[in-house]
Amino acid sequence: MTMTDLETSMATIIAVFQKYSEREGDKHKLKKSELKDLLHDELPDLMAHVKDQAALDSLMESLDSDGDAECDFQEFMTFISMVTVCCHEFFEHEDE
Ligand SMILES: [Ca+2]
Ligand SMILES: [Ca+2]
Repeated sequence: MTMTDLETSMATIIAVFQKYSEREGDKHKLKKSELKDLLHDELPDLMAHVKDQAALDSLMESLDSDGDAECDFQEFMTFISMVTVCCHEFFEHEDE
């Protein structure tokens, strides 16, 4: 059975999350250092805007809706959809 583009994309997002979340501590959550590595390696353009520790701290704080100081998959997905919507808006305006 072949996966559709969308199915592949969803599987990729899960795989990327796990690749970083499994590194330390809780395997199903990203601690701040794991989140930082993920952003650095997987979203380098975005990371260019998160230059200092304070910016990373406030990003982590805004993602961490349940307040356990880690980013779980649901919180990560909120972030990914936010970034994806921003990208989409960018491309929408490109066409105008
Ligand atoms: Ca972890
Ligand atoms: Ca959390």
